[in-house]
Amino acid sequence: SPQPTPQDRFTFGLWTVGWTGNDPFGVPTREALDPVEAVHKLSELGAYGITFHDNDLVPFDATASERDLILKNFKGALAETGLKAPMVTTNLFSHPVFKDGGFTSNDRSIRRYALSKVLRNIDLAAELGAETFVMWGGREGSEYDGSKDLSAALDRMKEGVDTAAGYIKEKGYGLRIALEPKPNEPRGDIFLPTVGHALAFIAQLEHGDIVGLNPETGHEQMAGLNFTHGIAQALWAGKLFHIDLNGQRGIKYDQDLVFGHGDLTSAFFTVDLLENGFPNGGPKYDGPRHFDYKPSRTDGYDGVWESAKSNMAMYLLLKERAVAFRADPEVQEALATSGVFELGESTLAAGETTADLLADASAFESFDANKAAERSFAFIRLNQLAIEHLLGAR
Ligand code: 3MF
Ligand code: MG
Ligand code: MG
Ligand code: MG
Repeated sequence: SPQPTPQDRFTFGLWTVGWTGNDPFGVPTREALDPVEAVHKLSELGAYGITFHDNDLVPFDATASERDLILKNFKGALAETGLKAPMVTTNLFSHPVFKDGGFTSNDRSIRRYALSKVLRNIDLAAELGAETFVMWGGREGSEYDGSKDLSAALDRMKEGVDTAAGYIKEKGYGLRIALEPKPNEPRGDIFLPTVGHALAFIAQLEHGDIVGLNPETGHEQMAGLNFTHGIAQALWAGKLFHIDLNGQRGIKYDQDLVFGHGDLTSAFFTVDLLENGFPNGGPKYDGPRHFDYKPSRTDGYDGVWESAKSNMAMYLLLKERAVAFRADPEVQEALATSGVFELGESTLAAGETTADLLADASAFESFDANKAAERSFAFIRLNQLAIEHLLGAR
């Protein structure tokens, strides 16, 4: 399989290769991974960067001197390998204090603690030269609708995000915030459950200009939604700041499989969009290709590193096929036949008014709807070409 290099900009969460396999029904199946070893190993495998939650690196109850030593060693490993830390995020979900959320806990003192934890972590992110600060509000939600004033919860979420964004601006940090939607798990329902909800929320913010999205493949798919459509709308809105790639098979718990090991056809079109952009042009994603997955707890560290390689190999293989797909003259012809380029033309002519449209008999009075309905869009042939490219059969 193709060899990744830092130019491919593959990044991994420290919590992904570092996941020891504890789940709601079982204890860890692997020993803990030293963050310094994670840096060296990912660098050897050809990754560009590593990302982390504050507490992936510095334990929740570490003393100031323990924190300093851990950070010194971690920064030393980054310097030695050249691995970057382009994204940092805050753990507002593991400790029992966050059992009812951080920014939206019903307890005000906990909200103040959570916000303070985030601001301190923003300082660390800036110090490490990160560009993106992800916020996944895993505990922001409820099991029972009566347990929350849902309007007040959104006010508090807005207050939290705006305060963090305002702090970034005040400090002059080169950071942008990326919200990560998820429909449920660990809460019964999580606030801002999908890309669409998060985009609508950002539009209500005071500092929304530096707030965008970090959509995760599996999270949209857990809601039965199309991930490629989700990131497309985020891109279209200028809000795709970061991405969590992984694999999921259908509407069930968050599987966090290797990218492409879930819905492979969907992964093909995700890579096609990320690498080739929209068929008629428009905004393109240029951030890191970040993997947020879990190496199955059945496997030892051989499997951990194998799965890290697999994520990158899957992406590169899909990239090869997506590039070949678009370069194939038959595909270009099929796209044209299917009207994919025609959709790029504006519906009204330049300068045309609604009065002009209403006066255009060819658009309505003499328009033969039955005749137009006879057009075959030939989407099946187009999709067969895509699948044949995906299978390496062309
Ligand atoms: C949970 C997640 C999170 C987020 C992370 C963001 C623990 O389903 O996806 O991983 O990705 O908190 O930075
Ligand atoms: Mg996830
Ligand atoms: Mg997931
Ligand atoms: Mg994620």
